[in-house]
Amino acid sequence: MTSVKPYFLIIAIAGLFLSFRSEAGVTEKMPCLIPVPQDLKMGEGCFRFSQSTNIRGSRSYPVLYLQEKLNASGLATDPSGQAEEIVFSISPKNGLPEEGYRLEIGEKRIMIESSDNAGAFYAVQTLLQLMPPRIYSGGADIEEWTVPCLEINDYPRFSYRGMMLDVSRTFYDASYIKKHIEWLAYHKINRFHWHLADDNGWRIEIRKHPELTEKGAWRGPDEVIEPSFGSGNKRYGGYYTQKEIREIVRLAAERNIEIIPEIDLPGHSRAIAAVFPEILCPVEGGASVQGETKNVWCVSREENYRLIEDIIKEIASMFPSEYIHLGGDEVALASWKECPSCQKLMKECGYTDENQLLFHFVRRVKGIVEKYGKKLAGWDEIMEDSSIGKDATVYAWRSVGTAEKSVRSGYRTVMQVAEYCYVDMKQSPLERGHNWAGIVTLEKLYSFDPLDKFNFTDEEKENVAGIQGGFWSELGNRPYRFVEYQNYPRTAAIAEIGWSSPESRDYPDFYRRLVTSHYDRMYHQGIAFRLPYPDVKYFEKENAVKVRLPYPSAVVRYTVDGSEPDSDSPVCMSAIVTDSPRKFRFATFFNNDLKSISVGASNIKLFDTLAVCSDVITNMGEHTRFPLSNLKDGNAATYFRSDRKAVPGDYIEYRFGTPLSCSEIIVETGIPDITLYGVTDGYVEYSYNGIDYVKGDTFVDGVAVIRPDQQVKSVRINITGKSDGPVLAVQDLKIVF
Ligand code: TNX
Repeated sequence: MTSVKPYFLIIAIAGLFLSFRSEAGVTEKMPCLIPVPQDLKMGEGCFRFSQSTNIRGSRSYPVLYLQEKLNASGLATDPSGQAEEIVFSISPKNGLPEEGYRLEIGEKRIMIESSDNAGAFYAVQTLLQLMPPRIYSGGADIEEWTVPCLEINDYPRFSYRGMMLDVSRTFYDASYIKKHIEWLAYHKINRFHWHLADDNGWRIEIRKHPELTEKGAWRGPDEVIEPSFGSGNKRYGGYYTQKEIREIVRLAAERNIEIIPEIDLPGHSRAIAAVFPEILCPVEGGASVQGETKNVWCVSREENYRLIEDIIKEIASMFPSEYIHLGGDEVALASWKECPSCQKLMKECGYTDENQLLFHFVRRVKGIVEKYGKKLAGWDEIMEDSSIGKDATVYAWRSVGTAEKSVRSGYRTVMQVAEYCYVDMKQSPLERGHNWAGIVTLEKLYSFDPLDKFNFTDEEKENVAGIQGGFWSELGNRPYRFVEYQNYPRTAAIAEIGWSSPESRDYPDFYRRLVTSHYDRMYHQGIAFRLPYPDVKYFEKENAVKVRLPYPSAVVRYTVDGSEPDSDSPVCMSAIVTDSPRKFRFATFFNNDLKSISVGASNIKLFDTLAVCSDVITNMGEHTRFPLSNLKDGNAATYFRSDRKAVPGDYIEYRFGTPLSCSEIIVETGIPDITLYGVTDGYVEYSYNGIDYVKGDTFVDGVAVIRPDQQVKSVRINITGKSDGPVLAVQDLKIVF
């Protein structure tokens, strides 16, 4: 029985929120700008664009950029036009702060003043945010093109406002990077940290060593790099040519974005070592924290520094940035412990532990970087030895503590503290993402302040260059456009932390601006951003499922049969009376195009992970910390990890002491919640009698389902293709009764 009742909660919340755009598109209330400007005064009336709006100013990039954006939306600009004008004044004589601007909008004239191009560019970005969001996607209805009269005086709090993108684990091609940069510019982000080489792919053309990209940019069954991170049993990869890089650098510069290239050394180097195995120590050491082996450069091999110099030389010529980032993180020191010549070097230099070899290496590469006129940047492991020199930039990532230490030790520090700034972390417990640094909700990220919590002295504050968000792309293969899902809207929060004054920061207000206007902007910018899912609960007394909207104007659609809601599913307008709530799924939709993850009622259990197995067997060895017995403990958080890659013929079998009656068995593989290292190719089968087997689903994204029509005695996972992670991870069976 399912019927519909009005649901008061939705209406009550909706009343609390305001919208600033009226029917005619004329802005009447405070505009919802992100990042919020330092100072804004509203005026009366509005400026109306026409087909002959005159733009006056030098042919500098901010002026051309505005012209291009207006033209792309069908708004003609006429240099001889008389009707109304936009006037640029870009000159150091204006005496405005770096990257700062004054934007004055009158009914007949928009005045933009700045001391540098960057400032004028940001005035243009603010102006675009004041226009209808369709300015970003073209398709103008000229009647609507108005902006409110106002005056803004604005400048950034930090000079470094960055986002990092890992293109090694997942590859994003040159045309995608251009879009990525455009999106950053819309948010007044001015640094793009490009993580170009890691264990799972080398992504930058080095002319002297073409093998690096001919071989090192590809993984697959017949490539030098094995498949990983969902690339499956096929060839996967790609790289940027030097021509593409130069084009991207130029495009970025015209958006006030400096690109900091990173080649991660001496760890995280599996890709280059797969091409040039001679760079490794002769004896294989242990695995890195991420389970990668053969990924550490030998410190004592002199030829290695010549190869590094070849690479740095070309990188220095491609990127105008003062900095080259050379990693330095998560080095598996064990390889140097086993290497006779590294041990000899240690003795000669009087080092007592292998960490000193890391600093030895960093000093050497720093020298090379300097030879080519650049400065060294690295992850915060490099700060632990004063011999590195205080002219190195430290990217603090491990903790608030390492960030504080770096600043107090006198390093120029970029704050990319994982527990706040890693946008590869989950955004909620239900969503895909890493969780080793915790769950990074939008609100948690927004609460981070690079200065406030530390009590730095004025001198120490000078060392804080700014803030950066980082996207590591191990999980980039799915779902659809996950990179944008993880980056947005969290990039908007990074932008506001980096730009706005701490006094003006207020999460409820940020969220209001986000859902009222910025969602629309991001939508027209072409970003597949993350939408929050509704809060759904089942009320047993009333026999009703109730939905709380994540924001007042949210559209929530639902299904009643357990399937994924889509844009044709009905919109949830009220409480739903039902006595079978288990199969209901709800999702938030934006313009019927983007949607949140789908959820059921959070207070009813959809399945159980009971200790139903009397025995679990496999032909694979088990990892000591993730034994096979984890699969029969009934605890969904513990799981089994094999001691090697899974190969065809491998199996895992769950046996039930008492035959199991249920409607569904969900066989999920991969690390719980993170879903890394699951079955790549395989299927499930099950038995009613322990002798005969019935073939079930093949695995899709590591999951297979069984719908038995009798009692089940055993379930078996059969592997048909190599798994694409270094190990296989398998979870408890999820049983739906
Ligand atoms: C740690 S952050 C790493 C990366 C991983 C990331 C995943 C850093 C310097 N190293 O190699 O991709 O965690 O969150």
